[in-house]
Amino acid sequence: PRPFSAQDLMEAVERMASTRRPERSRVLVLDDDPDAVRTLSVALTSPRVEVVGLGDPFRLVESLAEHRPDLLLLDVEMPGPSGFDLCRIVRSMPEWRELPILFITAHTGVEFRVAAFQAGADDYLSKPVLREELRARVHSRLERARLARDRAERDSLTGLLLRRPFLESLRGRLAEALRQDKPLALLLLDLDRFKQVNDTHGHLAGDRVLVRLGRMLAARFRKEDLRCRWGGEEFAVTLLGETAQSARDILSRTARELGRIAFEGEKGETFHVTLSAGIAVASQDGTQVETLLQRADERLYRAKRNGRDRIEI
Ligand code: GH3
Ligand code: MG
Ligand code: MG
Ligand code: MG
Ligand code: MG
Repeated sequence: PRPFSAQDLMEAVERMASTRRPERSRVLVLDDDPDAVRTLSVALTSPRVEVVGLGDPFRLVESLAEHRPDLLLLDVEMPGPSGFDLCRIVRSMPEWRELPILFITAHTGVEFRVAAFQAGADDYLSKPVLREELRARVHSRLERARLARDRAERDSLTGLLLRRPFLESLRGRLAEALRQDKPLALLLLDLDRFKQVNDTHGHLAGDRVLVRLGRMLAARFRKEDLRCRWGGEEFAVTLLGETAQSARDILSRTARELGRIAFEGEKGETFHVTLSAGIAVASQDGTQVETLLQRADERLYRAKRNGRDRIEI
């Protein structure tokens, strides 16, 4: 049997890392009865699910912004706005239009269930709620929502973020980095002479290079770092807390590893690839996403002009 090489192991680790479950999902529970909040929290909290409890309906909108939940559990009867009113309000906010919303209430009448769905609910449970059923319903909604989000936000070949969701997240990360007074490095990567790689070794071999680099990028760095298929054979990465020099060191390790991989072409031949990159760092190179992209792109262009297989800062 073929020995399991170090490279096979690396690949297996990268595969696992790129398909590993994302961080815990967050469920926001709004109920004016603290006992209900507690019971639901205990029922739902698990290694996969984190629960944030809220007793004040007037704080829902602010709580959505603060905790960014993946699912909302709503009570119906509360002092002030009803759960149905709140559901309508949440649905009117573009950002939360697709948030899964489940009602839990003592009301069992059909008119309540109808009103809940008319207000935009995804599901409705009447008390007493069986813990196992609650968990199953919540998990199923969370999983559906995650798959839908992934499909909308991720490139199907590499599994990395598409440009638009990347840019949306980047704005938030940049604001947060500036607020914490930490540097945020933006890296633009472009495979060298990739048209020639395709022409010489076949488009499928080219695709395998993209998949492999995508996996390497997914497996490295920290959870909060963003990785994006910027387009074609170009990728974008953010590294929080890194200077231009340290970001370059980190990326050059990945580039060296990529360069060592013997890819197989369409006629069974092997070939190697290199990449060029440009790095810009907030705040020294700018405090706007557009400025940073422009600086990184200028440096990427310079890396190409200076002979490729290099990273410019
Ligand atoms: P440079 O070193 O200047 O970047 O040269 P290059 O050939 O990489 O640059 P160019 O932008 O001219 O060509 C990019 C190539 O990347 C052309 C296109 O065929 C290839 N490419 C883009 N997307 C994909 C893809 O999804 N799969 C494959 N196999 N190739 C792709
Ligand atoms: Mg209640
Ligand atoms: Mg109540
Ligand atoms: Mg290019
Ligand atoms: Mg290229």
